[in-house]
Amino acid sequence: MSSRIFAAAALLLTFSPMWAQAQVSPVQIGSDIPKEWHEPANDQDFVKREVMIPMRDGVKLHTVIVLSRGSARAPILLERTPYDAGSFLSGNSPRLRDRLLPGDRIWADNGYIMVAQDMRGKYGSEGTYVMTRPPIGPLNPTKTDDTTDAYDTIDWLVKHVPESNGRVGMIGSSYDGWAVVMALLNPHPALMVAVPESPMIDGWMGDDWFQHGAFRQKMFDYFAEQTSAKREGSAVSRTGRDDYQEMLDAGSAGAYAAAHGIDRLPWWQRLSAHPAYDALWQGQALDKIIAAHPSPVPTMWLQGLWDQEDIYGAVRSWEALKAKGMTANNHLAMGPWYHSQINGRGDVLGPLKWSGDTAAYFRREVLVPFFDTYLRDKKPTQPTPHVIIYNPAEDKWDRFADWPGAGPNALTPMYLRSGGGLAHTRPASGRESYVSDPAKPVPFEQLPVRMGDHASWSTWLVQDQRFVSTRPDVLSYQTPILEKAVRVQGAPFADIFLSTTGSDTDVVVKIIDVYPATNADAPELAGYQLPVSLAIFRGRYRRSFEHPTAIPSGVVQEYKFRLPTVNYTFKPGHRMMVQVQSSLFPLYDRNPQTYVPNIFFAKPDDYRPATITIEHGMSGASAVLLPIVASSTAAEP
Ligand code: PG9
Repeated sequence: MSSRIFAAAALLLTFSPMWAQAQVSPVQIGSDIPKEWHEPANDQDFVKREVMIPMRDGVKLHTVIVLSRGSARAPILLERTPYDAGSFLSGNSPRLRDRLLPGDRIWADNGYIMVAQDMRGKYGSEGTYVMTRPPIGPLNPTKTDDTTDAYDTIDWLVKHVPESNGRVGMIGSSYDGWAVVMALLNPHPALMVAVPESPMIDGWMGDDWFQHGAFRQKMFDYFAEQTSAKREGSAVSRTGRDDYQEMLDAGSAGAYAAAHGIDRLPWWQRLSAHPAYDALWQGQALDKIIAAHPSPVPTMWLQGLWDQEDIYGAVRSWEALKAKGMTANNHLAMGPWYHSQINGRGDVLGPLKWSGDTAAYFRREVLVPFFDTYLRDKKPTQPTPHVIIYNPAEDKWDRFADWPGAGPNALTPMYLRSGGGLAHTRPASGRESYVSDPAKPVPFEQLPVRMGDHASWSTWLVQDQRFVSTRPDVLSYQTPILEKAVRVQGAPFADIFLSTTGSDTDVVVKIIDVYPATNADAPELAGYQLPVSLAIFRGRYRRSFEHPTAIPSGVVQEYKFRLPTVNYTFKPGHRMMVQVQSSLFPLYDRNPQTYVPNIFFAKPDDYRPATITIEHGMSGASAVLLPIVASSTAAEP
């Protein structure tokens, strides 16, 4: 064959249509994706089941059940969440430990059946989503809530998970902690132990939405993420890189909400229509509700000492139950943690370094033994402490047979004195003034503020306060260098007497540990001003949280409010300090300082500078009231 003919034949073959080629059987034109396919799980050391559990009204909730292969008569650990039940497993390792978040591994190690469930209306679950759905009653006229959903879920689990021993414990942090408390309002008989971690208990008083009526603008991101979509929505968009400037430019919280479309979200509409502590908030205050229906389920109320989201509720619920005589099965645990840090690593908090991983220690030595006690009849080597609270200054856990809460220990006043002193003796006179200007509010953390940045958000409560202490609108009062340790155990109070030239004001009080000026081992802590306890209070609620009133201009008024719980030692060589200021922006919305019916919708003209005068003597002796004890009442471990 000539080379030309050969080339022509080759070309023909190359371009001949498929049908012209030798006997190829036709492709099946159907879906290449089978109805069901799973990689054979032969080498997987765990079993995962996804089920839809029917509730009493027919709505089905998406539930993920995970257990180690070969489990038998194992206890169930249930977490109900609005944040995607499937997400507690990640990656594609056939080893369960590798799939779990570090804080969850201990449950797998101890043979627990782990169950996570999407709440109604979120992620894989049917039904409608309502933000922290109120308990059935005046605020919820339906026949279901998260109490009934937990009940129905547990009922199903103990009947349909053959590897279980029929006993269930509930755990969860924050919103998931709220779900634990909801389950306790009418617990299923198989629910035998519960640990609400940093539970949202009262959103107006101090958890998540507000603190003493001052609104947390950080929550705008949350509203968008949580209520704009069934799955996670996006956070609010930012044009710049500084939330301080963006929120200042927007004006009121309501104006910011409108600018970002948040005003179209029903939850914001509901929240912003109820700025005061009215029936909407009172009807959801779980510390009061649980105290009215104490549960027999052994419960450990757990939270961080510097919990930037839910610092209010766990300790208040424990106290409310204690007041009802619930002591035997009612435990309180507070670690040196930011929000939910119990579930991660607990060896550092901002610049503070502990001698070990406090969270891992707690999970291993306290949490798992507590669950084992009730879910396995396994006696712990040490009885679960009634109260266990870290002393951050002494870098150790303290166990207490009891805890004073806000009493009955007498509180010791430390008076604010002219010239910046802080002392036990009541001054005879004195006052100091500063101008609080809503155009230049005091930042809650160093600029630029990025509230979406987890690292700075989770540690702002331990931030060195020197960044504001030289501002003219921040007053600082401090003791001389301490010669002896001062031990505080319980809940401090702020008791500030002040007048304003405006008709409304916010009061911010911080109790601070001032570190010695030099520190060879940790130079970053030399002179550090560590907030040990701080809170904001919206002045219009000084007489009643439910019925706000305008502040008479120029008239001294008392602002007395509780600060977050402490278990702390001010050491010799340190000083105690108190700072007073009128804003913590942009975390908290600005008080216009002119009384308006609803601060959410204050107009630009309402925002006016005001002169604030702190009284030290005759018309009121401003002080912090400290739960000082002569020596620690902690029992040795
Ligand atoms: N602190 C968050 C939250 C709880 C409840 C309601 C709204 C927000 C959380 O971490 O879940």
